Amino acid sequence: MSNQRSESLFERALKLIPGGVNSPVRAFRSVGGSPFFVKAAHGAYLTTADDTDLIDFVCTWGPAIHGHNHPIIKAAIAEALEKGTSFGTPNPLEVDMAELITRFVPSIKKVRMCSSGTEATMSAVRLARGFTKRDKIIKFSGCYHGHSDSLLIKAGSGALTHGHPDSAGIPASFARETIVLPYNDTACVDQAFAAYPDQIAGVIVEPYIGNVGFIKAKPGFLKHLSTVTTKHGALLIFDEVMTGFRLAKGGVQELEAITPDLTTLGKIIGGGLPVGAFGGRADVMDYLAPLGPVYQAGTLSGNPLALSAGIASLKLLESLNPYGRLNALGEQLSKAALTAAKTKGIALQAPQCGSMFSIFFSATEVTDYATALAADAVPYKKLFHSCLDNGVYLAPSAYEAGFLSTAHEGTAIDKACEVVSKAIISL
Ligand code: KE4
Repeated sequence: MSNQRSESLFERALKLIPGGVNSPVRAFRSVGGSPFFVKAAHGAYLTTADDTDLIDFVCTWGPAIHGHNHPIIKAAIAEALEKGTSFGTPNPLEVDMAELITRFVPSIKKVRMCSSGTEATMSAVRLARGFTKRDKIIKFSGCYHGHSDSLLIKAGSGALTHGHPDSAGIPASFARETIVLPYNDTACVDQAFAAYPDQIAGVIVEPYIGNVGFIKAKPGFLKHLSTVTTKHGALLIFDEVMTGFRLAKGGVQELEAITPDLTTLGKIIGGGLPVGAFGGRADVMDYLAPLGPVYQAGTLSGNPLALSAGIASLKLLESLNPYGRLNALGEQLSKAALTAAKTKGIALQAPQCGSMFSIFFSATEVTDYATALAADAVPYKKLFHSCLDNGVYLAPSAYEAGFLSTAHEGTAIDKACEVVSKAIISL
């Protein structure tokens, strides 16, 4: 592996990789500066190509709930590696994973593995359309469900609207089938179902949003989605790619006691390797090929090497049950930010649940996309770089969630709270 520094690696990358990155958020475009390259990661720390160690609050965007390179996950991968990397046939780990997922998430009676969260949500939407024989999908502005055409759409305003593509390359005819509504607004949901009777196949939602900063559902919002979808014969899809296994063993649906029809999963179930999954009601899942008319497939779906890491990660969660500890870490960081902001006299929100959090520079509570965008991104940029200069890596965007792991306990969280506090006070 190259021992070049980040700057020269980025110069080389820019020549051959669009924007020098394989995923846009890594490019630091919204916080400024050039991204650092990472050559190793252990526990709560990243080691950059410039030989600096950073306390990591991105956790590879969610998977690293046990910290990076956990010895038990590493050993599981090594054991699987001895037997080969991919078979293209059913393998025993697929059954083990299916049994784990259905045990953790009782609403999932049957599950299909794939290789990313995007595949999971794209497939769940197709399944909802095939099962209901309807075309329209409701999503919420600010929710990100991966980059499939039907879901890379968001409204420009809070009213009920036809989707406007959020990316070039998506035909208007596709966008028209996606209805985008404001999160936490039950009236708009009712309006949509009244405006499109018997046309809405499903409602897909991040039950707690992690992709416009961290935003929790208002009391009753998710229950309303469940009631209204049942009433109108549409399917409720919880996109728990980020929150699944992270905020509770059974995800947000466990915290909120909601039973969605379908759930999409990813990140943690790969233990750091590429895995996605979607599952739910057996009668719906049985519409999938080879049983039913909805086609979905994948060369590396159920890959034994990836599943070995994911199974080890889930079994660690089951044995450790770390959710109380993770919440305490999240509270410690959130309180440190709020206390520093109060000392400095600046308006700051630090929403947190378990090991997810974010920092908004806003005088008002952030409850949806509009209020998140109204928060001031300038001080966030300053906070980001001040923390980075002092060894703490926050999400490189004001509109992403932060993540903690069990490896943050002790010196890492204490140091990070000190750095974040000082950075806020120095704003
Ligand atoms: P992937 O295709 O990136 O595995 O998953 C897409 C996805 C689906 N649903 C939710 C709720 C998600 O958060 C994601 C992916 N999350 C982003 C972080 N905002 C991944 C990071 C990136 O795009 O580089």
